[in-house]
Amino acid sequence: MYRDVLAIVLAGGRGSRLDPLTRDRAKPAVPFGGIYRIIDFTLSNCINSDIRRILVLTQYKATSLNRHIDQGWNFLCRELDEYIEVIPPQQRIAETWYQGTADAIYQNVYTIEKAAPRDTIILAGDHIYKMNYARMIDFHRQQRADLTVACQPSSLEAARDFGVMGTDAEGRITRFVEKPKDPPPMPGHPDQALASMGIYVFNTDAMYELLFQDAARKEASDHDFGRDIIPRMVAKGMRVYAYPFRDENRKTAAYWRDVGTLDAYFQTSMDLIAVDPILNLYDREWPIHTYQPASPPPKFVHTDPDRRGSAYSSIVCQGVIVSGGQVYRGILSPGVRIHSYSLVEDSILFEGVDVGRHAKIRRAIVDKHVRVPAGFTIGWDRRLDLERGFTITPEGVTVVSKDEDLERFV
Ligand code: ADQ
Ligand code: ADP
Repeated sequence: MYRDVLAIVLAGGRGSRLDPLTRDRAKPAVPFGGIYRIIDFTLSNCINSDIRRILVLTQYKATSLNRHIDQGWNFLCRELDEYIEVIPPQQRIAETWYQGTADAIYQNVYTIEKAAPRDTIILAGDHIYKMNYARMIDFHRQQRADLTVACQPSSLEAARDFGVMGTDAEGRITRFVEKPKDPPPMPGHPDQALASMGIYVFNTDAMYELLFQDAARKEASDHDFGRDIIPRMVAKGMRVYAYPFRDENRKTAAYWRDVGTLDAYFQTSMDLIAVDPILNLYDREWPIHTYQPASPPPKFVHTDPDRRGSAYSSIVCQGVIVSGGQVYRGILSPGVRIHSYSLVEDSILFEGVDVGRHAKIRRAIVDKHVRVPAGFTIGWDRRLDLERGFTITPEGVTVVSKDEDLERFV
């Protein structure tokens, strides 16, 4: 086990591009794949990589995230020095809330010192992927690196939202720019850039030194790893390495998605119901844990020939009843009800959504507990959806926010 490693999950991002899904909850707490929350992927990666000391730094609208971790992730054993500890903003060293990501770590430096880890792995709580961090830590130690940054090739277009690096033949980072307007391509691949996944393994002693230096700087700083700390380490000639995250079986870049926008969220969710999904949730070697309350099994009710309750190419969770309605390529979260003569296509319905008789939903995300009235349509008429105040994404996905009262439109 990697007992001398501490994982820190940054779970404080506001996620404003996921609005309205992040109106009352932090981005890592957004439901995903029916029964999960986004953060379950990162936390499961830690546990499956044998990293059992985990701090989760929260900041923005953390109530639902706290409750989820409290209920679903309380199985580690303190007596064995295993824990997942959720830490709200400290405001202990500085008077302000966290600034950048480095500041979030800096403000918790005493908690880290208590754990005294040899290496610290810093993770984002809002990515969908399966990764064995142990391999990255081994690489980091072999290179005797001060810092190792996980990376993947990305299109030049997408690279504008990432940190982009250049490396030498040994994989040592020689250049790092955060969210460049004009990303420098990889040698020999003019249409690709080497993008940072925002996953960092630090030699803890080197990290302390850098954080204290950064905090003491008189010059302007965003106190951010990508903007400040990493470029400065590279400029100083410290040992900063790139760890290529690859799918060793497929010999390709591994599946990794930053679900930063509603369209990315929708596509990543739909990837799950592909016939042969790359991100396989049914892989017993790499289970994704979550919180699941006791709930009855899904049920399909078929009463007469034109009321066949059925779901095709869909994920159907516990407590769902599909009664006389049809679902094609849907993700039905726990407790969803589909009533007779209704039609749901290419849509994600969150917990407790109730689809009334003859209602039709297409290419939509419907947040928790929305009651869709009988005969109502979502995603069928763009103008109507806009009039009703629903969000429509650039790629035409309609999003209905939590607890929305749709009865007022009938
Ligand atoms: P971004 O994701 O844009 O880029 P940022 O917004 O700083 O960077 O978020 C990084 C992570 O930290 C996110 O999970 C976010 O939720 C969280 N976070 C941000 N501020 C926080 C705070 N004050 N407290 C707690 N958590 C906080 C980063 C890197 C890029 C890299 C991409 C990959 O900066 O170089 O390419 O991640 O997604
Ligand atoms: P999610 O939709 O992400 O599961 P919840 O419905 O659990 O979130 O909670 C979202 C927000 O609603 C919380 O951040 C909190 O403000 C409020 N809320 C919901 N349930 C409760 C509760 N039992 N006690 C207090 N606040 C609650």
